[in-house]
Amino acid sequence: MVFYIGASTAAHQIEGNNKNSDFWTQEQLPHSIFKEPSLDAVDHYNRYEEDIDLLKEAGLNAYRFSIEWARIEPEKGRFDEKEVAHYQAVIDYCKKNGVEPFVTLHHFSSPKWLITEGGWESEKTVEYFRRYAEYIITQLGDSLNFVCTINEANMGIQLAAIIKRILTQMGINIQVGVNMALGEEQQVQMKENAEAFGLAENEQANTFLSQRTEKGDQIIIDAHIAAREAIRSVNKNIKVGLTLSLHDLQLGDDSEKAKELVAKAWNDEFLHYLPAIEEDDFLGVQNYTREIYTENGVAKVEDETHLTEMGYENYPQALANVIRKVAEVFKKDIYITENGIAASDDRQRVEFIDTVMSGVSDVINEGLPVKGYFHWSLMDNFEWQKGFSMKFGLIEVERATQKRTPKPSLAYLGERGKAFN
Ligand code: GCO
Repeated sequence: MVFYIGASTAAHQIEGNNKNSDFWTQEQLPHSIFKEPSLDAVDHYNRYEEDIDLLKEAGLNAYRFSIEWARIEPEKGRFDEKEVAHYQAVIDYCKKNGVEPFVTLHHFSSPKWLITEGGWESEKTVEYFRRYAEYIITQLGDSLNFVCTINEANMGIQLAAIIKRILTQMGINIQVGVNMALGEEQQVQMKENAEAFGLAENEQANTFLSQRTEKGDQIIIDAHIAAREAIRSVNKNIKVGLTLSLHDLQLGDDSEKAKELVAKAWNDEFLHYLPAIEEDDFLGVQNYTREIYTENGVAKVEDETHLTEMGYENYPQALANVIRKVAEVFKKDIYITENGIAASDDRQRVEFIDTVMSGVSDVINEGLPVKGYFHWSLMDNFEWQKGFSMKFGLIEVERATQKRTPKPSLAYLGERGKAFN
């Protein structure tokens, strides 16, 4: 059984000109929450062959990327065969080069029309997503062995918890969720979104990255299950899973309150999804850091020199720790589908990868079913609301010319990956 050692990307963050998507619309708003628009991103839509060549030449054998629903179904019920052909070409190019394609069907961005229909707080989305998954696997499934239905199904829940934590720290105690009390700026943004998506004036645009309610969380779970069954009905040979963003949760003191907070956080971001994924073929684990809980909540990282450019702790040991915790209760295959560091100094990335790969080797030697590692990300890209300021890539991209320059960390990952096959 080959161990997959590769890199991950996401359509909206790298392809460019994703004009029928919800985030493209939001990026253009006068009071956008996005620092800058994605525009042509890093033009991967046109340069995917060059990028896959660089991945392959470094010794990597797998590429995780997403298919953009907003390209496949730009209007409700209308499927674009030209875009299907584009992704078939990407898949074919991977396979021609001995690179295993790991495809994600939804990576945060959605078709604009879906948000107009209620987005990720509307039960209709379950059927819309099932239908999209069935269609795309009917078209491309014979070329695929691994499909992730939804990237970071728990991200909306995590974002809601983070916002509630920040507001509480600011002494603002409001109920997080739909119709929450909003500041003036948020009210302007909400109005602009409602107009852009054709919603009622005070109706929230429920994108995948808006704060998820429990109802919305269930809709995502139902959408995953419906898509998994649709994929299997079309092609039973495909291995199906989803990915979750998971923290290495640690106790900063031995108070009962800290233990209670950690237990709740772990249930919210992982354990409560177990019934929905127990019939999956694998789980995609995505980890970037740890969170230390004391009786007062998540502890602030004292030493600022240990922060990544994203503002959280540079703690590569987190990955092996979180895999051990997942494997205690999830007994199917585990793929590390995202792990990386926002760092302009690539030496930090090399050090990060060194510690991470030693940890992956340790958990495999402990007998845990870890079958692949995908570094986030193949190339510097559009980091959502932060724009292009964060450097996660193994490949540097000069956006003015779209010139690619592999960083030393790309070859280093390829070199370390050899030990796994
Ligand atoms: C996520 C997404 C990626 C991010 C990456 C770096 O986990 O948020 O899957 O799209 O860009 O994690 O933050």
